[in-house]
Amino acid sequence: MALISVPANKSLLAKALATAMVVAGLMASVLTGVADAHGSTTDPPSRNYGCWQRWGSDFQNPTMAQQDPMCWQAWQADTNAMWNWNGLYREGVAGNHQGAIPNGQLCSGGRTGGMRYAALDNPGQWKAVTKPRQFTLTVTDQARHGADYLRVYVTNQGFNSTTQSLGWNNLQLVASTGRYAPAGQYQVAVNAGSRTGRHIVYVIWQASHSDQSYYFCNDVVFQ
Ligand SMILES: [Cu+2]
Repeated sequence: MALISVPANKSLLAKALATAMVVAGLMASVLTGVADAHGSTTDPPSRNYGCWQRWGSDFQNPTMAQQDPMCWQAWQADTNAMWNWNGLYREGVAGNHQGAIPNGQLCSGGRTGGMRYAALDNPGQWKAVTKPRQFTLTVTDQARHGADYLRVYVTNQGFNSTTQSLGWNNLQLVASTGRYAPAGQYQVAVNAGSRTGRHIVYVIWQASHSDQSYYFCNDVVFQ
């Protein structure tokens, strides 16, 4: 907030403070509502996008603790992880994703932005969407950044995302794309081979407007 010059009397000071608070409030609502929105996987939904979709209008409802416990713990940890579902990125990684992101922190992009997204790394009963083993994955790009590439990984058969934290060695690269011109959505065909049951689909979206890399954990159950 800009510094306020100290007015000569108290009522002027109160007026200036009130104005400053209104302006700050407007700025905050603009930032959360529109942001310079970035993006996320939306099908299957990333962890925080899914929590925002299901509970964004009802995030204080205590029944979430039973119905959707991993979303509950995420909302309790930091609501901004959901309000900023489109902001899970790092800058200046220069393609060295494994160097930038330690094992156990893949779903928070290496705890990008401090602890904001850290709850997304916690193993547990994240809501998962059912998918056939061959499916089309969609990244939604609200900012029309474009993509240098998308990389899609799937957890190895036997990995248990409800009890194990995710590391690079738990993943197999199953799709790697070329460039996408700026658009609202990018799609990639994913083949999960012979996998069955619950898995994490892990996605890297390398945006094209600058060195900005996005990281998404998406929970699925393969039929
Ligand atoms: Cu962006």
